[in-house]
Amino acid sequence: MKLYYSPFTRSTRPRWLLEELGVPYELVKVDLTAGGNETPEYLAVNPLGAVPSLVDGDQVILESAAIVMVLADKFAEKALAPALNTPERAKYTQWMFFAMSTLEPVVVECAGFSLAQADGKPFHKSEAEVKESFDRLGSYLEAHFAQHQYAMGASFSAADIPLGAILAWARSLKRLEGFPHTLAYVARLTERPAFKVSRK
Ligand SMILES: N[C@@H](CCC(=O)N[C@@H](CS)C(=O)NCC(=O)O)C(=O)O
Repeated sequence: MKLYYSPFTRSTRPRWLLEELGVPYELVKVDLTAGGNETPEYLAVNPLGAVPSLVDGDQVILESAAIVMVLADKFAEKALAPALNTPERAKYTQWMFFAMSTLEPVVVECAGFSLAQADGKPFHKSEAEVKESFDRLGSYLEAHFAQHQYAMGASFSAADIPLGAILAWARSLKRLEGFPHTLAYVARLTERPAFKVSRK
């Protein structure tokens, strides 16, 4: 398996999972700052010119959370994904979609707001509006993490990877200050050796 990767991007998510699984893989660094994602060679792998991409045999898989899900199922014996057609699997799928399609766009907006502020540029929403959008999700997560250590309850699973990576981003944007249980969850995740390797 070959993972096309660039540090500080969404490609840290499948790398984190691969490190948790402890399976062999080849890391191919794509230098986004030098246009490494727009070369004809890379566009032949990923026509969207984005990272991550996973090449497994003759199959190419795109989308960070999809790669995480596919690999967690491929190495089912590592028990990072619940079995298909179980109530746990339904919740696991919900967390994956929540992270990618509900939480991530709001965190992207928070990042856009912070960037505009730093550059002294206008933004299409006020701080109060951005905070309201994030806090609605933050309160939902806080209620969960007041009761549970991980997305799936008592133990770590692949569902914690997209969710945890996005929340680590929110933490860096100072959006988790009022959510101590969620902050503790992010701290638990970012202390994991596999997370630390994924950031290198
Ligand atoms: N939804 C995709 C998004 C992939 C994506 O946008 N990757 C960014 C890095 S985080 C990228 O490669 N951008 C290309 C660029 O910066 O030119 C995923 O989760 O994999």
